[in-house]
Amino acid sequence: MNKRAIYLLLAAVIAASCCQSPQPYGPVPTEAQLEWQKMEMNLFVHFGPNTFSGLEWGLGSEPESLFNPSALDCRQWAAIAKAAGFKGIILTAKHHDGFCLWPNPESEHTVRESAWRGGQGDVIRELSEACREYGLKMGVYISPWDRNDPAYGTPYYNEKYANTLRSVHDGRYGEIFEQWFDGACGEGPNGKRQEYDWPLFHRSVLDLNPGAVLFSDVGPGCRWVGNESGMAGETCWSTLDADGFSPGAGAPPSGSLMEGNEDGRYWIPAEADVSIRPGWFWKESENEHVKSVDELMDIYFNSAGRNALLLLNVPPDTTGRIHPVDSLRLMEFKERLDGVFGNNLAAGAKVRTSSSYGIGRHHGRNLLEKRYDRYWAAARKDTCASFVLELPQQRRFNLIQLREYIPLGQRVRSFVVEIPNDEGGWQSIAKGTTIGYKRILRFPEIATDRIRVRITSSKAAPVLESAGLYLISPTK
Ligand code: FUL
Repeated sequence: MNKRAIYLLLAAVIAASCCQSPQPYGPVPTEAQLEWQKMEMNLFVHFGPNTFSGLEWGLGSEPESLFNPSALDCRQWAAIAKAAGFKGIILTAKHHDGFCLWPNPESEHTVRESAWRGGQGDVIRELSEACREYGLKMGVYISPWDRNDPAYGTPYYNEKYANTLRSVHDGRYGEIFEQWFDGACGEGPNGKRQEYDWPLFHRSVLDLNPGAVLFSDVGPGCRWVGNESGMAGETCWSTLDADGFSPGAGAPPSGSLMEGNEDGRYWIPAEADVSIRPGWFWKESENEHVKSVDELMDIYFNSAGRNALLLLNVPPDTTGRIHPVDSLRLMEFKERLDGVFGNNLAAGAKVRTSSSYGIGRHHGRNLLEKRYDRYWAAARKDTCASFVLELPQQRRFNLIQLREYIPLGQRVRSFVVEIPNDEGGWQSIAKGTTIGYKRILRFPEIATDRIRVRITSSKAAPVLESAGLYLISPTK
């Protein structure tokens, strides 16, 4: 081989290995699921006749005149959501009482029959405009259980419900990022239960709105986390074995929903819904029971910090505005989050890794890079990879945040966090299982200039998007 040929061959080898990236492992998110996961925190808005009756589950027989907010202001909801760091708002456009917050052509139990805005109002329309103005996404909860519709309990109801979905997802309200399917299936006005036609419901949304993420107990877009306290499992896989299960009574046990299934066949990440108040709907009597910032922080660590998306319910009052107690609490919550996560104490660290994939491209420095598509990938066989952060000086912290690069799948089963000990070795300060999109571990405050993260078990060589160290001060 002459010199020129050798150079060409070398150049080709280097080019090939530089462009090499690890292959995905197991199920991976769709583009819509990835964008959804990146939202991290959304606001849930329970609003409707129950706001005025004080019931949690309306009977369906409430007169339409009951719904009459005196100063409904979706721009206020959006402004608050935006200021508090939420990326989207999901509205209960129809709860179990069947009342529709938009003039649903399939129903005679809607805002059109109410006195609000002279029967010309449309809450979905107002919210969609407010969300657009504030750069938020909008989602809808449309309950299949309907205690008002006379057709409920007959096959005809499934058709009506499918058309109801179409009347919202056909583009007239712009983009709708998530459809929330509640699994509840109680009795209708005639005492009958409905056999839901889930495939029909899914098609009705996806045919018109293919980018929508469908929520239910078992997905297919995202899954219920198995409880209403905003608590994902300490181990939380975004993969689930949904075959053979259905929403509601046919759902997997709560523990499986909290943890997912390690070798689950489908990518169905967890969404953790919880209310800022004891109930889902606003009640005067609960104004004193709005969750504290400490409680909200715990919820954040147990949901967003455990690979789930947090859906926090903040219900407007009878005026149609979010009550000052709740909005103030949200601002305090945001202030606390910013105070903690606005200062990554790993900044400026040198990163040493046990290995990296290919030549140069997926190196450890990417762990401290802000861009999402820059990640550290360990060499193919290095399933127990580790990295060390050498900090510029000794720093104090009590939180570590790790993120896997989930477009390549969720891989890590367990890891330990270590600091140097007096004998020149390492001592463990915290242990975790899954990581997924985001994992935050809390531990007693330490001061160190070096920290090591060692993946102790992984389905394939780990691929981590970022690492961060933070300090949360105890509250008095
Ligand atoms: C449940 C419903 O029955 C509650 O009223 C609430 O809407 C909650 C988010 O989902 O299944």
